[in-house]
Amino acid sequence: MFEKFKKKLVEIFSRKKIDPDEAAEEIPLKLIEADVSVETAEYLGNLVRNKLKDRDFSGELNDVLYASIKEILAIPKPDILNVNKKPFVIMFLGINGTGKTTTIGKVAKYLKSKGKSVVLSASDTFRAGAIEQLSMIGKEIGVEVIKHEKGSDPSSVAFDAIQHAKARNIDYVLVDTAGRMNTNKNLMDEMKKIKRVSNPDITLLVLDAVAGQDSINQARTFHENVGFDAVIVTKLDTDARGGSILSIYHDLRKPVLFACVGQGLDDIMQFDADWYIEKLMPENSIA
Ligand SMILES: Nc1nc2c(ncn2[C@@H]2O[C@H](COP(=O)(O)OP(=O)(O)OP(=O)(O)O)[C@@H](O)[C@H]2O)c(=O)[nH]1
Ligand SMILES: [Mg+2]
Repeated sequence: MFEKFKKKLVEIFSRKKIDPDEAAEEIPLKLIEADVSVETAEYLGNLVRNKLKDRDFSGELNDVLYASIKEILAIPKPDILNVNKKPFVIMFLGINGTGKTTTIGKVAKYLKSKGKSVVLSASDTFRAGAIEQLSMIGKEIGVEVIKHEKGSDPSSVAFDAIQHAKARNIDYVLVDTAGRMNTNKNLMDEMKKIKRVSNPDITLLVLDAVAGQDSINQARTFHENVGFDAVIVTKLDTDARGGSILSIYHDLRKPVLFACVGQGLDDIMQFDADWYIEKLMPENSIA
């Protein structure tokens, strides 16, 4: 049954011209398979249908699909490099294991490579080993880590890190936070408090591409409870096609700032729509 369905899709997508209604029906199914939410997938299906029906748009299906996805991905990204506040405070959020701490190392290394000074705030005082993990990353890239004891108040660590940056004229403070399940109320309360105390200039949600559709629920929970400005998606070096990214753009209207593609501290890139579409729909050879 599934094979038959797949065969049909391959057939449809390899055809040059396509019936708009057929496209609007088949495209969502294909996208949901790549972890796009039902809502976004159906929206995109309709967008493609309307473009195909529009006589001015006489492209092939691939071009139409590409243009439609690009339209969804058109939300501008915040610029964290050309900022006019010092220190510029960046808070990182995310459930456990999405890659927050590693990503902070990557962002810190990236900022350093641009000539910026950085200090890290070890505000995950919850998980055993978290402070040591961040300290090791700090040591590796040569940036200072402000830390208190395990179990201490994460907001006061962030407060100290900001004071430290102010006193030493440091450009950026990156605040690591603890991860727990997104249904955990204590986590949300803790994040709200850190946000209130540190008053970040930007809050970034770290999502893991492997989590698939669940990352949309995670994003929604953080959006409703804490708030964030943009997303970093990790583990895009895996088989995960990252369809949830499209839903983050469409359902939550939030842009993706960086894509992380490995465990190393250099495995980070600016999120690029063309690169992403290729990953999302590889067999369509969209170019
Ligand atoms: N393949 C791959 N692995 C990654 C990537 N980013 C992070 N990881 C791995 O994911 C695991 C968890 O990373 P952490 O940075 O500790 O995640 P965290 O969100 O800080 O986790 P908690 O502090 O427990 O909430 C580690 O094994 C990382 O090496 C990525 O882009 N690709
Ligand atoms: Mg961590």
